[in-house]
Amino acid sequence: MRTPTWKRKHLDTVIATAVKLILFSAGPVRLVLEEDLRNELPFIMSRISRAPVINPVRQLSSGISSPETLPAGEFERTNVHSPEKRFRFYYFDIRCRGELARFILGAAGVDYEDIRVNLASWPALKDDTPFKTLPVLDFNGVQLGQSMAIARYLATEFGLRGRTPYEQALADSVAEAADDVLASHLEFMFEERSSKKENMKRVFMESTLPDFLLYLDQFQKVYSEEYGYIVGSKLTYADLAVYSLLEQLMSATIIDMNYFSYYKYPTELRKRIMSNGKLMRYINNRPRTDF
Ligand SMILES: N[C@@H](CCC(=O)N[C@@H](CS)C(=O)NCC(=O)O)C(=O)O
Repeated sequence: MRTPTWKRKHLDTVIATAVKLILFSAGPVRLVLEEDLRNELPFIMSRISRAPVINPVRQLSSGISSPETLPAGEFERTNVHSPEKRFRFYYFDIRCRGELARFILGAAGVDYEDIRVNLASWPALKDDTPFKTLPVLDFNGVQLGQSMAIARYLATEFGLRGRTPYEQALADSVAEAADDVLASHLEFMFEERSSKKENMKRVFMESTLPDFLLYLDQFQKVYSEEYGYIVGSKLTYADLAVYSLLEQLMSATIIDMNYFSYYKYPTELRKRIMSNGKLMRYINNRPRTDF
């Protein structure tokens, strides 16, 4: 059977690129890739220009709270790191997958709009979001979806990502692990079948959570023992991911304050957070939510 023309063309391109990569692997590999990218650019740009944009008129007309409707003094306009960027953060009026980004913006003292979307207005907004889910970060009209991508971007932008590529990778690993634990928690929290829910909760309490915290204690001993953070000598978004998780577990009465004392790192982390003025300003003034 003959290979269709489009497949042959595709194969030719792949082979040609592989040959170029081998020939130039000692040096100008980047140039080769850039040249290929340049050829692709008009196509990529045409796709991007067709990407959905949240309609700003709809933002304020469909029941989404504007910053003006939040209590006064909620987001004090101090320490604007990127005056050229206007951040709008869209999530539901809960903590769950949105609180990490709010923590990062709070700890950085950034001026932003904390837009809390009503469940009633969500269906009208859903199709305009990048992945049809929240959270979404909008800056200067560019929209970014996926909570962990948003967290990493903001952490990089505001110096909470770690100092070296290795520190950053370590911080990423902890933040992703905290997100996995959060996902397990949300899974059983929203499970409706009671026997399944009980079983999931038991696994979570007996292994998922203690295993994670024990591992973090060992991790911290290696990477930040003398400083009380998870990696390096200063706060990273990984610390915020862990604290946001523990806080949500406390609100859901899965753990209480005593639980902290079983583990060294969470105890130290709590002290660090309590002494972080900017973050505490956000925590003390944010809208009260059950989870
Ligand atoms: N992997 C995504 C998951 C996003 C997600 O599932 N978001 C939920 C809220 S936590 C959502 O938008 N649910 C509404 C819907 O799917 O219509 C992330 O981390 O951002």
